[in-house]
Amino acid sequence: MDLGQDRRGVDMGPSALRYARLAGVLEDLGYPVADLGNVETPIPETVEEASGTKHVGAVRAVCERVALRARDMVSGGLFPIFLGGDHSISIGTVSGVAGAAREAGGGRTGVLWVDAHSDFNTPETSPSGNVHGMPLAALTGRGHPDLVRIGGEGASINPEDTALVGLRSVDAEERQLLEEAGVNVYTMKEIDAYGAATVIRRALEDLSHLDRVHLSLDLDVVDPDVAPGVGTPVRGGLTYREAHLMMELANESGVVTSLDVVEVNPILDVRNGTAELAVELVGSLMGRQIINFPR
Ligand code: EXY
Ligand code: MN
Ligand code: MN
Ligand code: MN
Repeated sequence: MDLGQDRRGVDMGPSALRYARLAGVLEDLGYPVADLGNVETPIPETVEEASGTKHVGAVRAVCERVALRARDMVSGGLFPIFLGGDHSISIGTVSGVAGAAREAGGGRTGVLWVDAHSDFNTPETSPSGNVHGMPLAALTGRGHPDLVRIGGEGASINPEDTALVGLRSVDAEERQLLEEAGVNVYTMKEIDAYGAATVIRRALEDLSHLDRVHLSLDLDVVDPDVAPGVGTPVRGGLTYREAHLMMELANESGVVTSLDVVEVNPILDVRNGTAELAVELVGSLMGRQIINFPR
């Protein structure tokens, strides 16, 4: 989906990730893989540009379809991996996963949001009207009425059950909402000061009491010099190794139960490396070791 932002190309993210052998990397790790195909999504040109929150009706419709897909995968005992598309899809992925988990056993789902941005705007605070800057707020019940509680009552997420890692671009009023909401926030300053290992371990610890943890990986968390093919690049991001280390430690923690890989925009990839990096990071999260040392 690229309805949640303005730059063309992020709708080609899933193709670029498939082309970068995502399924092959997972199968090489011993996982059986089922590619369930793309969720039907209109292109922006065919959608009425709603004033204010752009394409909000169409985004909601896509997220509802995504949430149904997510429910089926959780109910089927699968490890869902959702390929974006812009970050607005996470309104559907997280809602679907959390709603299914709640129904299955009443368990609570937490969210590890790895992103240069906090995506915590509401229509009132957003500088752009783009929904991809709103999903984490919507998932915690804040924002456009069409975007909150997509997956039913049980699908909303407690802000204290979310951890945001890699942040370096926040809007003024968005910052206020974040502070008031109680999201666990780890910016690039904490990563520079304490190191990526300490920060990701703290964030995983914040969520370790939950029944499920959904990792929402926005590739713009990585420095644009390493991953230029993203919709909203921001300088001063994670190095190649910091990104891998975070995935490797998330794998070691064993708490992650579902995943989004979003904002890959192959059109903007100068060296066509961002989709490949995204697939490598999924490999690190799913257990690919540099070498198999006994733990
Ligand atoms: N905060 C800005 C906005 O809301 O428009 C930029 C958001 C970019 C969101 C990208 C997906 O992470
Ligand atoms: Mn548009
Ligand atoms: Mn994002
Ligand atoms: Mn982002």
